[in-house]
Amino acid sequence: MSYYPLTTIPDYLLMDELLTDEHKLIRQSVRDWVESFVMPKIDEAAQNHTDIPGLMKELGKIGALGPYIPVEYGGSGLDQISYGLIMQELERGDSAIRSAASVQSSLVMFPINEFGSEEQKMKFLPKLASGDMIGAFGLTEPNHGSDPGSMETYFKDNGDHYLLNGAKMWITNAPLCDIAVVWAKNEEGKVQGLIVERGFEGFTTPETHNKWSLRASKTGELVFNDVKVPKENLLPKVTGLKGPLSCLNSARYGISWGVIGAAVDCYCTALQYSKERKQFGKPIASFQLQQKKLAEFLTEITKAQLLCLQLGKLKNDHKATPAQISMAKRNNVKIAIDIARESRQILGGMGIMGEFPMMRHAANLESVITYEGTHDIHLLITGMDVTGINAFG
Ligand code: TGC
Ligand code: FAD
Repeated sequence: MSYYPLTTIPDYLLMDELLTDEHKLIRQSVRDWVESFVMPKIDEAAQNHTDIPGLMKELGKIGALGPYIPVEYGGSGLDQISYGLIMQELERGDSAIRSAASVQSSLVMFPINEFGSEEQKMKFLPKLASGDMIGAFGLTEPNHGSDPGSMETYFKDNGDHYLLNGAKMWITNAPLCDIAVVWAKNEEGKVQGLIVERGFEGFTTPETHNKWSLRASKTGELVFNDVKVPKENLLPKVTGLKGPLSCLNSARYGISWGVIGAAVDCYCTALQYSKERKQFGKPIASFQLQQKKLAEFLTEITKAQLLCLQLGKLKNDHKATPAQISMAKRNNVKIAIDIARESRQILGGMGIMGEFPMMRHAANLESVITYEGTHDIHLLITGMDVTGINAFG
């Protein structure tokens, strides 16, 4: 259970006034689910480096998989702010929970919905929305992380099917996945997406062990050794790196909201603890140094909330640019990891214990600051946007 009532959420600038009743209802229902389903299990799962059994089906039941996917394909047809609020509440529980939902929604359902055929949408989206099917997204390779355009995984036309070869690394839910949306080069060297199904001969998903971060999430590889992929599993509507990068826009947006949840969990825990813990005969909350920390946490959380809410409005109007999303992802992950680290100090020795969430959030955020584009890469995206000069290569 959480150390403080989850009903407590900082809303310093009364941003709830900008939300609809539907937004608040969705947020509350996900928050209640996190309190009852995630909080009692998450520390044990993270300590034991194991996932939470049945998680995806539970996420499906609460509508957290593909919230903005149209209802006819099993989604909830919600707006982008609802999606963000769901991510925020899930990551308040743990980044692994948000990761599971955001990979399934933004990196698997999104490309099938945007770039898939009608048959692919009907076949895969409803099962992904219910959590009966688990998806993974394969872009990163052992030799190409920040620079996915140099990927080596390729496929060739082999008559009535494609032949896929290569390997993807660091893939969330690889060991559990029923399907993977895999980005590979065609014979012209152009990137295209393929839906690879578990059971295809030559397709294996070895698990990556011994992570110190995202321990309640399974990570692994996708290995393709002459895998025969039926031609109907090629995503027909996109060619080029903009395919996978469009998916990342959606996932990065979700992360921008999600990490506010992790920061809020740390802030609320530290605030409550600082009022209860006494040293030198007084609550530690009465010392100016601790107040400085708490005041700065709240300031940064409030700025991050404003950033996300406006970005959500722009996304609803199809006006959000990839560079704006990069700015939000970069800023919000950084403030969240700083808050996790600093708030741990407010708890002194107790801050290292599993009863409190700071170490778990801080360790998780070490992955979040790296995946979906590293902190440095997002800075360079902003740098390119403001100068017009590409500093990548
Ligand atoms: P560049 O030449 O700039 O662009 C190639 C084509 O893509 C277009 N484009 C975009 N389209 C949509 N959205 C975006 N964000 C886009 N960025 C670029 C661009 O217009 C161009 O289109 P066209 O039509 O002219 O061909 O590409 P580049 O090779 O120089 O790379 C640019 C760079 C570095 C920004 C990009 O590759 C990048 O973002 N690198 C970071 C890689 C990354 O984020 N990987 C994430 C892997 S998935 C993951 O981490 C999941 S974690 C999941 C979890 O557990 O939550
Ligand atoms: P590298 O690209 O090798 O970067 C190493 C360092 O060099 C970084 O600090 C980077 O910022 C810096 N750097 C690189 N290029 C430049 C440059 N031009 N200028 C300045 N600095 C630079 N990927 C998927 O496809 N699907 C997933 O589901 C997925 N899940 C993940 C889950 C976890 C837990 C983790 C840790 C990663 C996951 N990833 C996934 C991979 C993730 O997206 C990559 O780790 C990330 O993009 C960085 O790639 P890299 O690890 O190869 O680092």
